[in-house]
Amino acid sequence: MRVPLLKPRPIRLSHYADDLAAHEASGVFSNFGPINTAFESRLLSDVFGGDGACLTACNATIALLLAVKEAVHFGGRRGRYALVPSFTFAATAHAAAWCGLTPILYDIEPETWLPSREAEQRLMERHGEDIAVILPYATYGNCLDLNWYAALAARTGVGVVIDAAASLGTRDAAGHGFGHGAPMSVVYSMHATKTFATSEGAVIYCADKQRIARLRQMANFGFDGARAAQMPGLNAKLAELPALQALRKLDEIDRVVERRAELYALYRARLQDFTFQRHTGTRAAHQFVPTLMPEEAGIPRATFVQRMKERGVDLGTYFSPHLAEQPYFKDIAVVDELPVTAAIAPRVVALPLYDTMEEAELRYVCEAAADCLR
Ligand code: T4K
Repeated sequence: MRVPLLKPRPIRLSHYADDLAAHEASGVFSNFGPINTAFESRLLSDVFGGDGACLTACNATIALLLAVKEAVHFGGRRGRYALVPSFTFAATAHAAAWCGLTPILYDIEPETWLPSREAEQRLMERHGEDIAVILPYATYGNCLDLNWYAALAARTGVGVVIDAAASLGTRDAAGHGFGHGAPMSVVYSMHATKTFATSEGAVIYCADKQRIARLRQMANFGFDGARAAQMPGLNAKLAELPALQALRKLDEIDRVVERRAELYALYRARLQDFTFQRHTGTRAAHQFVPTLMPEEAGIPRATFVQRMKERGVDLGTYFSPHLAEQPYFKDIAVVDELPVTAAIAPRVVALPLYDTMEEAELRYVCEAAADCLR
């Protein structure tokens, strides 16, 4: 049997011939056209209870960059540092670096794998005004406590941008779409490999409509109505075609997330020797199944991954190497103490997950895992 890590399943545009024909006939292909507008407004009501506003973007890396720039520029912070967890994807720290900030890489919590609050507090006390922005990652779609960050921002004036790349479809402890009510920018990816799969795309949500209006202007070169740049800008717009994929994805996203949650629960029940993340919300939009190999596994992770591959099962190792281990970030970043990251990262393996996964495939993965550890 062959089990890939992921099988991206954006909606098939070929099944939406009428929508495609209408799109082509409209003559509008980008620059916040009617499909983008329809998607933003439906996403706002379906996921965020109609509070605040949403903005689409071409991908989450650019959206993060835009949101960091907005937070720093309009927050009036002069600091040179950005707090970024080391246990995340490169995009989080790249966004800070493109804004001219030096990432300070910090640790995560041992069970939720969310960014460490103790480290955030300690680093804020140590560096104060020198920290321009904090970029916590909602690890693998787990829920961050947004009130903590809102209070930190209110108390210190620091900018906060939430990297929620994997969280579209996640529900928080109160059952709301993760991010609902956030006073800061929350950035979600709609990359093909995410649960909310399109091709390339992203969304920024904020409860503050004015912030989204500013970001929209920044995403369109910072232009006002007379095409005069009024603020830092770039082109971060989502084209109409991927917006159509996003609009139609909304029709099925709940079913997709629920099915993935069922599969995740089956893995958890079958792989008792592996360690799973403690979830803080009521539903996570699982992109894959991150687990920690048993501590007493007795074989290096690379051997395990190779043995699984020989049995036809592809595994991932997100996020290992973690950022402080990657040459570019080693060069440009400041590294804080990372005891939890250092303990977790070498054991992490991402198990296969996709919408159409059969339970027989999942059983095969679990049996292969047990054999390969022997
Ligand atoms: N912040 C965080 C925390 C993130 O995790 C990410 C992205 C971002 C920010 C930035 O979001 P975007 O700018 O991408 O919107 C993949 C995704 O490309 C990336 O979006 C994602 N995180 C990351 C966790 O995973 P790679 O380098 O691992 O992709 P790749 O090409 O190895 O693909 C992964 C698997 O999916 C492979 O087994 C192949 C398969 N695949 C992939 C694509 C694109 C397919 O079967 N078909 C496909 O079309 O980054």
